[in-house]
Amino acid sequence: MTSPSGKIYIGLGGNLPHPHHGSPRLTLEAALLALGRRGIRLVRLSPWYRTAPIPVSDQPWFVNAVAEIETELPPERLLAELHAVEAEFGRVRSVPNAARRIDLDLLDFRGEVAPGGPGRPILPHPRLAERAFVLQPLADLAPQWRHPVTGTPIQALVAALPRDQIIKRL
Ligand code: PH2
Ligand code: MG
Ligand code: MG
Repeated sequence: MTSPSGKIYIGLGGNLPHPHHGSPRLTLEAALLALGRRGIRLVRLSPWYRTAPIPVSDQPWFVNAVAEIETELPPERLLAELHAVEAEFGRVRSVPNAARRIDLDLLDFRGEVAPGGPGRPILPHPRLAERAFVLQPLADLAPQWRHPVTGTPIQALVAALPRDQIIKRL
């Protein structure tokens, strides 16, 4: 099913400073500029949030936001560009959910639904509906958004979140 909006949303996150760019927010702002240099244009950006790590841990809190972007690239090429920018910013992949300088996740590509595979994103992002640090900024940006698979309105997904996920507007 293709959503009526046909828009592309990515999630931005990080909880370690970058030695050159500075705080996670400054690092993610620099990453948006780096995406622009690769022809991936920022359309709109949600407010920034400070968010407690999920799963709960003693890692530093994250900074998260959601961006609407535009590109002519198909999803697998866009995913490769997101990974290239993560690498450019020195993202080190160790264990799942490790602290990181930068995480760029493809959340929704024009409402497409895809199973994923080598080099191909799962669409929409499989953990999107469980995460306040994604749903709240997406709701700020796109209050009419519906989950591409279930059709559930974003407000209902936000309302169904467990209460223990702490997020605060920056
Ligand atoms: N990203 C994760 C795992 N946990 N927690 C918060 N608060 N923010 C994130 O961006 C985040 C997370 C995996 O990508
Ligand atoms: Mg992520
Ligand atoms: Mg990721």
